[in-house]
Amino acid sequence: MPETPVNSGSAMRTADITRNTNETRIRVAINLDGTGRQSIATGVPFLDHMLDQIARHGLIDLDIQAEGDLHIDSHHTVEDVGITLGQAFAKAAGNKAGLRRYGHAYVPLDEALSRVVVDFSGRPGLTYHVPYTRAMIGQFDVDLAREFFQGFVNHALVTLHIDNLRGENAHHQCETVFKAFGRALRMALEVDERQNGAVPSTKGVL
Ligand SMILES: [Mn+2]
Repeated sequence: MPETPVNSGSAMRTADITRNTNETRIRVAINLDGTGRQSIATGVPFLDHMLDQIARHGLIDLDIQAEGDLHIDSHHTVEDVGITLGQAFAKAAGNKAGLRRYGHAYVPLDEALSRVVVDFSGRPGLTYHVPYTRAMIGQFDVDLAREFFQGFVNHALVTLHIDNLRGENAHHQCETVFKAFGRALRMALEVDERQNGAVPSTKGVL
């Protein structure tokens, strides 16, 4: 058996990613072993509110700054924040040795209830069922939430199942998804000491 570096203890599970294109300029810095501190300014206020949920409920420190082509619309900015955040998670999670790997959460908010299940599988896959009751949440097009998660999944290389099980208020529907996403990430990225630094896969690689 090859020696696998232990992904715990003093190893810093952090990443600092800058991604610049003709459409967006984005910097994401994360600490998986944080306390939920956040500094977030994407120019899309509702997205900031949702990213704050990931930090708070995932206990992940998030520093996210974005300058996008908002004169067109929010699409490129929301998608590219998802991509860059995904890249940061992939880097910070490293070889995933010692991690729980799987995480899940149910989160309610008044009448709304969502379930998110994540697997740091090394393969991108998104299953997304969120039957929004409105097309817009204020200025935010609800289609963009899916674009965010698709961008994240493609670059974090995770399997992600998102289901809004019920809800009447679209803000609540979306917020329960992001809160459950944060909670599921927190569970999956926890170091399980009983794994003693082993990669949680019979293949030995994720
Ligand atoms: Mn809210």
